[in-house]
Amino acid sequence: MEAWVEESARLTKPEKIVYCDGSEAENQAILQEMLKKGDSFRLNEKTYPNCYLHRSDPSDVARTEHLTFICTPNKEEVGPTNNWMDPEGAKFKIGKLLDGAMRGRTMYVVPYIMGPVDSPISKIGVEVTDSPYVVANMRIMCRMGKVAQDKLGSSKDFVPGLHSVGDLDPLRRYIAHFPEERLIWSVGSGYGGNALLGKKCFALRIASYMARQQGWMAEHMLILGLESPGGKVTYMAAAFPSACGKTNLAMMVSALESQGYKVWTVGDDIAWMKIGADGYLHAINPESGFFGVAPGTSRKTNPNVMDAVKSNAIFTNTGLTVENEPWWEGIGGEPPAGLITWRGEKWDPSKGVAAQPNSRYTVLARQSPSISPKWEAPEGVPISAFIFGGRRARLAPLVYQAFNWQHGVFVGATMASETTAATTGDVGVTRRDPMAMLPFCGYNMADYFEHWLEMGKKIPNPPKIFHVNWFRKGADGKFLWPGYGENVRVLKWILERVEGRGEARETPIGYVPTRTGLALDGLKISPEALDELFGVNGDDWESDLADSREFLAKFGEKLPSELRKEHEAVVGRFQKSVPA
Ligand code: GTP
Ligand code: SPV
Ligand code: MN
Repeated sequence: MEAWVEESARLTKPEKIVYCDGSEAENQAILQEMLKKGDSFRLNEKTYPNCYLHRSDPSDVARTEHLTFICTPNKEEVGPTNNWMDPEGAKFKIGKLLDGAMRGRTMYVVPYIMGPVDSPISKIGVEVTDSPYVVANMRIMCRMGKVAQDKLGSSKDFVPGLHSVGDLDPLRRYIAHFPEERLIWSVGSGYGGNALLGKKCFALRIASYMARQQGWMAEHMLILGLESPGGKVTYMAAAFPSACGKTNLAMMVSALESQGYKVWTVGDDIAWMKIGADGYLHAINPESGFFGVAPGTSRKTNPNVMDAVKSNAIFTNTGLTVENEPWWEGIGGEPPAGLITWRGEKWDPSKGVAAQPNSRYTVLARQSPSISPKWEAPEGVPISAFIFGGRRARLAPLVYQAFNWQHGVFVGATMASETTAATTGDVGVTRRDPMAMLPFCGYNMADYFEHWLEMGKKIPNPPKIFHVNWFRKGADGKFLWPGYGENVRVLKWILERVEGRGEARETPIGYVPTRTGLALDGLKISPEALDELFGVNGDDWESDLADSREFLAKFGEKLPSELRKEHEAVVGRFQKSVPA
């Protein structure tokens, strides 16, 4: 580790180097450094003890996919969905930006563990960074400092990540991955997935590359346990694209709690999974905190988050009230008098939103009342169901089940979602986002699909595969489904299907619950809304299937033939179901 730190220091030329031990004293010193920069503020000591608000540069508020690269000798290795640079060219170009980038600054060395300290599935990374904000966030998001240093010892088995905020100019911003060397270089951004290198860069892009080589899975999935009456807990993992509801599903307060259905949180964003001795796929959450979307979070939609973020939390780009409390759209109530926007201006209606739409909170996972007693189990939790989903105002029904693993892989590979504020660019544009991994797969997605198909053959008890859509809209443009805590009704049906129960009808896209199959007791929802939520419209699907055929064709000869066959099969089923 020291050798690599020295090499990084020779390139970036910091004024001093600080090895982080993860202690509370060190944390307080780092927070002071953060405050000194003038872009961070201490929040109300009474109502939000030890909480901070950080304002990022207005040009640096989301992941920048167009500036994210996978660097391999051969362009074909990254496939048609990734940005590519050759490793030598990338090192030359980005090396110039990193040369002297830390002059006059402190370089913090952050050793960290992704995963529970004693888990055989866990892995170690070392991030060097010139941002105290990054260090403060890493301390929440992963197990860092001495604990990681001790685990690593003198071993060279770690993923190095070099990060500098540079000058924050988007024209000089690169997030580069070198999967063969397991190396990450990031310059020019201080935001979330661009800068907290353990998260998307390591735990997804580099890890997905390693997982394929080594026969396991690294996925953009939440992990939850659904407790059913009698106390049995069934674990599920769900892949939804960024800002499409993973945190909220994993941390929900169940609307059916009085009936004995309760949700326990294991993870909210990433799952690392290996086949266990019992023949199930076992998942760990490599992270130790949540970096969650603030807007839309309220006492009503997600009381667990609201409780969790009351102390030791960092808020990024939210609004600020005169009471020195964080504020965002959807927190409940009208904008309070004297509200300050995420840019630090006095809010008035002409300013639009007070909180940046991708504003976030960073908080320790163990502060959530919903945290699962098994969340740090070294062997992980056995997964019985995979759930894919996204934002689709039309088309996709509330829930359906794939016929089998291979069909489920097809469902995941062709899933689509409307883009969100989590990534820089247009919002609300429908795009294909296979397994919610489009921006996170560290290699050619055709090979990734092949890996999924292969895993299906290797797992003795593979998870059953489902697709959900909380975001279908009616003609009035409003969501048809209440979502949040009510989503447990769908989880209950999924559990029943896993156990070989649960009423369903067969449709060309898979099994859809019958009207009596889904527990709707106590829910106010019109029969018309239900018709739409459960509808499988042949015309809509025909145009969607044309689009997914085109998407799959992008992979050319490399596309596994199974997926082409699944596509033909669903087209065939629609033709049969609609008499000419
Ligand atoms: P990343 O952290 O970007 O990976 O996002 P995520 O998938 O964890 O999304 P999150 O749960 O933070 O939700 C993103 C947005 O969707 C928030 O504004 C939520 O309020 C909203 N949302 C989540 N679940 C639901 C739901 O069931 N219905 C509706 N209508 N909105 C939801
Ligand atoms: C996402 O965008 O999927 C996130 C937030 O979870 S970030 O860490 O910025 O990638
Ligand atoms: Mn995410």
